[in-house]
Amino acid sequence: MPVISPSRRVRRTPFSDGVEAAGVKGYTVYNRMLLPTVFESVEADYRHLKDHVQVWDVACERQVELRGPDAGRLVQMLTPRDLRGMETGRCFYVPIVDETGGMLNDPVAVKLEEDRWWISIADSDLLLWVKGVAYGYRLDVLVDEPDVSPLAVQGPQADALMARVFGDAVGKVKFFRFGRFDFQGRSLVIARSGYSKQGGFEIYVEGSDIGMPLWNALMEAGSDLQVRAGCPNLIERIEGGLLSYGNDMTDDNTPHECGLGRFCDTQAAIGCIGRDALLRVAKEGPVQQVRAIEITGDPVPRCDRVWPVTSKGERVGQVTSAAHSPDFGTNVAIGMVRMTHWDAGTQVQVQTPEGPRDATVRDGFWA
Ligand code: THG
Repeated sequence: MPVISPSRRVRRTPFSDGVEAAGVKGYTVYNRMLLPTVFESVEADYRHLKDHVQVWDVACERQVELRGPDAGRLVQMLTPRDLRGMETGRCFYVPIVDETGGMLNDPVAVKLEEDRWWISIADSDLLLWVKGVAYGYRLDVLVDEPDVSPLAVQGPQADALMARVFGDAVGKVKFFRFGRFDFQGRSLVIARSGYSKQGGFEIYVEGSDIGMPLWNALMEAGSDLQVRAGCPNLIERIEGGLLSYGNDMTDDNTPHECGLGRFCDTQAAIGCIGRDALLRVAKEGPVQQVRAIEITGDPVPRCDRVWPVTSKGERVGQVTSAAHSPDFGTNVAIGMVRMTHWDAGTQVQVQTPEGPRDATVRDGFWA
């Protein structure tokens, strides 16, 4: 692969100096910002994530901040998930859809106050949509991207490491809730969440100036825990069924096709843009859906384009993420499969760039 040429358009993060000192070997671009993809190797990073603790620069999970009397009304316009029972201090994984019910993003919504929210976005320009909706409906709300950069601490030793920097109370934070904890006189939002199934936290670092001080504090406090710089791991997130917007789904897909129907209460989500469209598709049910797919044979090559899924030579779906899993001793994949072939155990072929492979549709992910 050629290198990514750095420029001002590809934004650095408050942690980039630390990431580079740690020897990052690969970057991708996410929300026009650098996102590390590999340090030692994807396989070595995977092993270390599952056994120890890592600090991840996920500043590219940019925040869309909503502030003002109409903030609550505006978030509910963006998602078919019912937010009425959501209390301050909670985080919700929320599908965001357009007027056709197509997925625009799959962020984590953070309710800071009744009238102040962060939407922690995946890789699409959601800020523009949200600003457009707020302006078009003349809502009394400010919409912008604050200087907030998530830093994730993930892995089985995450609680131990976090307690050393923020105190034991951080261990009491429950899944998808947050508390405020002090670092160098600044109160930071810390949630128990993150883009892995290994457990851990996300620190919403408010103010770029404390980025490197916090990075260094975590690295120093965790040296005997073997803490390392890490990043969202391709193998681990496929095993866990964590979807990647732009890879596993696009605006051509409804939340139901993405398997995100469990995060939709479309009937109750009064005011949601795309509600009528979603009520129609929810009634009929999707005709294709995200599935875990096991691909037989040698480790698959990098999946950087759609791989057709076929049966008897006919296209019945596509694989959009795939990797070899050391722990499961097979190739793990995420794909979109038509209704005729989505039942668990269905045998299909996957057309990889290196030729066809036999594969099996599964009833669930690996972890
Ligand atoms: N954390 C934060 N922001 C993010 C991500 C994150 N923005 C970008 C991207 N990741 C958004 N996508 C996801 C996808 C999955 C999850 C979170 C964000 C996730 N899912 C869990 C699961 O599927 O098991 C839990 C969902 C639930 O039960 O509510 O965590 O990671 N801040």
